[in-house]
Amino acid sequence: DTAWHNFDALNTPPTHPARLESDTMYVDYGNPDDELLLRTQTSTMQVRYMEQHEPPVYIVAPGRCYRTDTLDATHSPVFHQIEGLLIDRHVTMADLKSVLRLFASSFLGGDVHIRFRPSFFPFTEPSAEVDIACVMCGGKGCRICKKTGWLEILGSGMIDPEVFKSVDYDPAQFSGFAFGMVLERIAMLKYGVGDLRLFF
Ligand code: 2U9
Repeated sequence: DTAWHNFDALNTPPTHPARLESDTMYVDYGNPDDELLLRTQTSTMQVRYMEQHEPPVYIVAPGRCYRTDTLDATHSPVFHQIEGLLIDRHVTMADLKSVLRLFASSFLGGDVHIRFRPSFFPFTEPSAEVDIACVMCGGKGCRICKKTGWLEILGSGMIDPEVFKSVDYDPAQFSGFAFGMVLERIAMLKYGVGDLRLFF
């Protein structure tokens, strides 16, 4: 995909460290007008959808992504994400929280305990990561959750108005939320898979 769809349209400036060759695999690097890369997130699809449709937008985008990571039990240079994007009039963070609570309880079981933790992403403001109580120790603290009692399952936030500007949506009329997660990670948590390499 193009660096514009993967980074610029998502409010990620040219100097952002995620754009370096040490983090992103490029097909064509260094020519700012025509940079091609292996996408690092499925968000390029939502940007393309927004270029072609007027709001409201209610979509999920699953797909394969690439990053310069070394293969080990929890990382892979090739992995899969699923991202959601919802844009309409009067969308608030309460909508984001209720949708993600519903997702967590339907995916992991009705009594799952979750928390929203403040975070930062260039494309969302405010941003929050969602943690679940550790599936191994139930929140007491163990090796799996590094003694915190919590496991991160996804990132989310309210769409940054700068993202709306890059696709000519009016941030005064529309608001929205987005979330993203790594499929291998949530499959490992749900099914108790100890090594990501077993998926390949
Ligand atoms: C548009 C606008 C915003 C998608 C989002 C995240 C937060 C997130 C991480 C999950 C695991 C990346 O692979 S990971 O490390 N993703 O935390 N993703 S909000 O935000 C969007 C998408 C599209 C147009």
